[in-house]
This record gives sequence, structure tokens and C-alpha cells, in this order.
Amino acid sequence: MRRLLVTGGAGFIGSNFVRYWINRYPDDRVVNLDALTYAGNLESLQAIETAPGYRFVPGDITDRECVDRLFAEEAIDTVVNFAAESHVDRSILGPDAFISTNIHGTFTLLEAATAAWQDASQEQRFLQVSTDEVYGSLAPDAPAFTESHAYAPNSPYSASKAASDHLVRAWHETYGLPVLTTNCSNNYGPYQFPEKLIPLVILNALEGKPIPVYGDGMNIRDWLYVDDHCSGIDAVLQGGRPGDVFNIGGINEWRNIDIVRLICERLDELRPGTGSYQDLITFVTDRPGHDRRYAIDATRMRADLGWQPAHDFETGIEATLQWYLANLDWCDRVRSGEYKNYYQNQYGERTPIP
Ligand code: NAD
Ligand code: TDX
Repeated sequence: MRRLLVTGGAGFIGSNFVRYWINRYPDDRVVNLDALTYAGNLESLQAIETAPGYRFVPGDITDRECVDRLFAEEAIDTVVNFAAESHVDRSILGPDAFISTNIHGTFTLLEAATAAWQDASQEQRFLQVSTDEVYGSLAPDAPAFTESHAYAPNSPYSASKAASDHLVRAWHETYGLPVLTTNCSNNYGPYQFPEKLIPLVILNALEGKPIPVYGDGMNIRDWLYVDDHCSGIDAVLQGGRPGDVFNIGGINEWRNIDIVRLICERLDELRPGTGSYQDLITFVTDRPGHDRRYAIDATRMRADLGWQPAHDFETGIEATLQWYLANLDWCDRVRSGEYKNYYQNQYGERTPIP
């Protein structure tokens, strides 16, 4: 039986992970520490909120006292650190929170774990959930990122994630903390906050709003269904050795414009309007420092841990579309007043490219 501290468990991937873990390992203890920023929603956890091993704690990962208390009260032996500011565009508008949560928050968790885990008789693991964005941008024909690819972050978000990954590595090398790091590609699926590309396209289409595509729309991302990320983290927790790094990805590269068109085509069938949703596609000023291409080489996950994604893009995107269509009220509730201000700042003045 494990005793997990999951941070950021009310966000997109964290809430999917908490559900995944409780359904799979109902005897485990799962303590979810989340500050409930604009991106955290307890409604995403309704399905498991009364599960016997589950506890939600509202709190900030930068709060050392709170984190120390949880380690002591709950005898935590496993940390899965999802808590982060996660949206690249927000990091460009205001990087402060990214430095605080992603860097100082990770530092706080590392210090608390090091202090709490003096007794190494139990098996302990600190898993840092990181991203492919720390590796920077790939040329069109370059091989996909392996675990030994040099870090070259280009946005305040990816720089803050890179910094936290370096702290995690250093706490292993210097203090012997049993860390694991996963670098995952773009996730999609249920409960993703509608500021991210796929849910934003779905909702803007349904609401008849312009669908903003940055630059020429030819940037490439490698998309993984969120459940497959959860099973990947599970595999790393079971089979990874302290200090290991694993790249998790879907071997599923798509140009942004092709995803946008695919979603519009499918919505034309599912929710036919007067014209095609593709008429709403609007090319707008590019994201500054916009990485051209990400692609993950997940060979190590397959070879060492026997992991591979269970969902292909066709079934994953269909499940995602169906989930958003059935949960439009969730979307309305999470797009609070704060989100409306963000949307205006991000897209209000963005110049359409003729
Ligand atoms: P998200 O923005 O949906 O959720 C983040 C969660 O963290 C929210 O519940 C928020 O309330 C919480 N949080 C923020 N600051 C906090 C703080 N100071 N203390 C406690 N809780 C705090 O993010 P996500 O998309 O679910 O990403 C989760 C993790 O996975 C992040 O570390 C991100 O870098 C990483 N990641 C995301 C993707 C992706 O495609 N979304 C891909 C690879 C890696
Ligand atoms: O309105 C938009 N128009 C557009 O063209 C938005 C929001 C995005 N885009 C483009 C930018 C990217 O090339 O779509 C692509 C995907 O954008 P996001 O959904 O913002 O994701 P990305 O920037 O790739 O980062 C995501 O994947 C890696 C997550 O947000 C990160 O947390 C994760 O680390």
C-alpha cells in the first residue's frame, strides 16, 4: 500500500491521475494538495471525492509548513508533483506565478521530502511531472527528443519547468533523494482547461467565435491522451529507479492547423451549423518564442517498462469531443471572471493575419 501526496490534483492531468489511481489502487492513500487557482476545479474530482482513501487539502506547494504537516500527518512515501502554472501564453503575459509555483514550489517540496525521508527503510519516490518543452524546438527532420537531449527552454513557462527539473536532479545527486522525472508531450482529453488549443477550438467553434491559429498554423505538437500519461506515470513509479528520467509521448505528431481542421470537420457532423466551422478559423499574430516542433522518443518507456499508449488519436479525439459536448456546463463554470479577463488580454488585441 502506498501513501501518495499528489500536488495539483484538481487540474487537468492531476484530476485524471487521481481518478486513475483511486480506481486502480483503491487501498492506497491519496492526499491531493491543490491551491485551486483558476486552473483547479474540485468539480473534476466529484467521481472519487468520497472514496475512503482520498483526502483533499487546499494549500500551496510553496507553503513549507503546510507541506511538512502533510508529510508528518500522512506518512507520505510517494510524491507526484503536478502542481504548476502550465499555460505558455499566460507565462508570457505574467511570468511571476510561474517562477513562484514551478521553481519555488518544487524547491519547497524537495526540501520537505528530504527532511521527512531521513529513514530510508520504506521505499520512497518523488516523481516530478515535467514536459517536452524543456528541450526547446526541433528542426523539421531532426530525430525526436530522447532523455539525453540538451535542455533549451524558450518560454518563461518552459524555463521555469527546466529550472525545477534541475533542482530535482540536484536533490538526488546531492542529498540522495529518490527522484524520478517524466518529460511528457502535449496531453489532451477530458477536463482540460479551455485555454489550451483543443478545448479552445471546440468551444469557440460551438459558440461561433473566431478560432485563433497562431502564425502559419504549421507548428507541430506530439499529442498523448491523458489516460496514457497517467498509465505512464504509474509504470515509472513501479519500475523506475532513483534518478531515472523517462520521456513519455504518443508518437503522434500533428500540425496545429490539421488538428483544428479535423475538429471542425467532426463538429460539422456532430453539431451541424449553417456553414462549416472551418469558416471561423482565423490566423492571428504568432506567439512570441513559439517553438516550431516537439516530438518525443518514448523508446525507453517501452523498452525498460513495457509501457505504450492504449489510445490512438482517432479514438482519443473522439472521446474528447464527446466529453466536451456532454460537459458544456463544466466549461461554463470553469471559465470564470478571471478567465474572461485573460481571454480579452490574450486575444482581444491580437491582429488577424490577412
Ligand atoms: P493545470 O494548469 O490544468 O493544473 C495545474 C494545477 O495545479 C491546478 O489544479 C492548480 O490549482 C494547481 N496549482 C497551481 N499552483 C499551485 C500551487 N502553488 N500550489 C498548489 N497547487 C497549485 O495543469 P496540467 O495541464 O494538468 O499540467 C499538470 C502538470 O503536467 C504540470 O506540471 C505541467 O507542467 C505538466 N505537463 C502538462 C502537459 C500538458 O499538455 N498539459 C504536458 C506535459 C507536462
Ligand atoms: O489559441 C491558440 N492558438 C494556437 O495556435 C492556442 C491556445 C494555441 N495555439 C497553438 C500553440 C501551440 O503550437 O497550439 C499549440 C498548442 O498550444 P497549447 O495548447 O497552448 O499547448 P503548448 O503551448 O504546446 O503547451 C502544452 O503542452 C506542453 C501545455 O500547455 C504545457 O503545459 C505542456 O508542458
